[in-house]
Amino acid sequence: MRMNRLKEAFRQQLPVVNGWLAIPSGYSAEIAGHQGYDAITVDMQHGMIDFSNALSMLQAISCTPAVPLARVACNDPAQIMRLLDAGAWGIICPMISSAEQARQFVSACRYPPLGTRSFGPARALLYGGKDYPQYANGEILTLAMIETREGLANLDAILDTEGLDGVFIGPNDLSLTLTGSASAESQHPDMLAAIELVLSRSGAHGKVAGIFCTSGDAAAARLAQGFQLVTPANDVMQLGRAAREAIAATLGKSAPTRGVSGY
Ligand code: 3PY
Ligand code: MG
Repeated sequence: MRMNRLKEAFRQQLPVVNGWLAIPSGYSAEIAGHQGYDAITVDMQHGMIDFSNALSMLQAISCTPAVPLARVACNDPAQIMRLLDAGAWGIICPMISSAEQARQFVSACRYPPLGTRSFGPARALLYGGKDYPQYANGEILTLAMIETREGLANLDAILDTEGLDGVFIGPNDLSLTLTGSASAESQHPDMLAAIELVLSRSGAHGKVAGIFCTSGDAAAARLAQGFQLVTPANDVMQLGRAAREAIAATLGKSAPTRGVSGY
């Protein structure tokens, strides 16, 4: 089976830079995949992406050095199964708030006897090789998003979940629930404490800690803080920012920033 290079990077404690796609296009997924990301996540939660878009995007990413991942819309075993069959090498699951939800999520990503994933690997066999079914349980990455107050309260129990590789902070939702406003780079003391808590408890459990960021500079600061997996903004933010900068440079002005959490 094509091994999961992200798992190896985590074992070697190398940083993983993860692209994030919300635009439903195989072509833009292919462009992103050739820019040097270690992994690229197809975002089925807030991206404008349906399953047939996701399939083309996973195919496109497969033609690049990046490892293809998907964020599902919710903790839905059917969607997880279809994305794994389509060749996602890992799943990021939003809004995990309890150990039971984490257990169900991991179970949906694992074939029996470890889990409840149904057999039909389809495109995963083409991308991964014919021994995919034998090794998939060990290679597919599982990341539970911590972005609710309950998820934070149950953090240790979630991190105890057998087969869960790590957690990924959704800072917009987390700040919304903790402070009343969605701000991915919030400096509110409750957010700073929550992020430190997730980082330190993940380390104590020997699990990966990841976080969504709104820029390369913000992602660099998170790596320096100790996160292993960072996302330096999504394609929409990067496209908008590049356009604003190009227009400003053309007119000899400084680029305006848009206020809404990196957009
Ligand atoms: C969040 O910040 O809440 C996320 O889910 C990142 O996309
Ligand atoms: Mg979120």
